Amino acid sequence: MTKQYDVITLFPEMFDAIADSGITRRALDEKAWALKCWNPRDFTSDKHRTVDDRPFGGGPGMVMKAEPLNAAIDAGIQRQKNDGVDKPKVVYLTPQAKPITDEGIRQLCEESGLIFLCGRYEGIDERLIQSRVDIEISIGDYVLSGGELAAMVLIDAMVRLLPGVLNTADSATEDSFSPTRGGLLDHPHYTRPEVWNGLEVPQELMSGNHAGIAKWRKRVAMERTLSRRPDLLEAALKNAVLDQSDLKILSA
Ligand code: 9WO
Repeated sequence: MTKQYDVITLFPEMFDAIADSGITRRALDEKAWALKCWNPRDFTSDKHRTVDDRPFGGGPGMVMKAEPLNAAIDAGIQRQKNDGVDKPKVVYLTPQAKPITDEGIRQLCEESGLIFLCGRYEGIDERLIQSRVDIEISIGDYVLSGGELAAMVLIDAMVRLLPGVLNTADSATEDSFSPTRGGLLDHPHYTRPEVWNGLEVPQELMSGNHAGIAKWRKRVAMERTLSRRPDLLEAALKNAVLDQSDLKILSA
């Protein structure tokens, strides 16, 4: 059924990027998933709608206050309850977690509902994280200006895995060959015209010989994997995605 995603963010407009374009938009129209953003500013009660404050102990920058975030999370949980999700997990996007992999995306995808907590400034009051966050996730070892882009990366990666969102035949092939699942890097792609900028399409692809094309694609995928990600080629051998006879194609 429809996956329910709520996002706690000071910049809800950023999520138009996944709601209004591409595969994620189509999947939203088809009700594969639902999205609701909550702005912690709407859960303040002072005249200035304050969401941040100076850090105890001093130092530069600002820290997000716990209470507006707490109330916004409650609103998200209430909405999910109304839409049939009992206890959605709260996910905090932070560079201070172990970077997520394809396997982690697939696990996260099993949850019927999630609440993404996006921080800004220098971070969030630790007591809010301690009290309300179930899972901390990083998308890589670099610092962004906030958690929003990381939340969108996760949502995009999950939504394309939902049933009926991608062409199922394609995704099945990709699954066994995905570099993140012990497979190989993709082969290169070509389309018309046959000569562009003085560059020709490899003749093997123009032959119409399907077995020959498959063989060529496998060979160049292996060559690319060897030169760009030798670690993956080793994993592919270990996972029996490749065997010793495949390696002979490389030396030929
Ligand atoms: C800001 C900062 C400023 C000076 C010195 C250290 C600092 N650390 C941070 C910081 O980590 N800010 C974060 C901004 C607070 C939480 C939300 N932000 C965030 C999330 N940046 N990058 C991410 C993120 C999330 C998931 N995967 C990779 C990066």
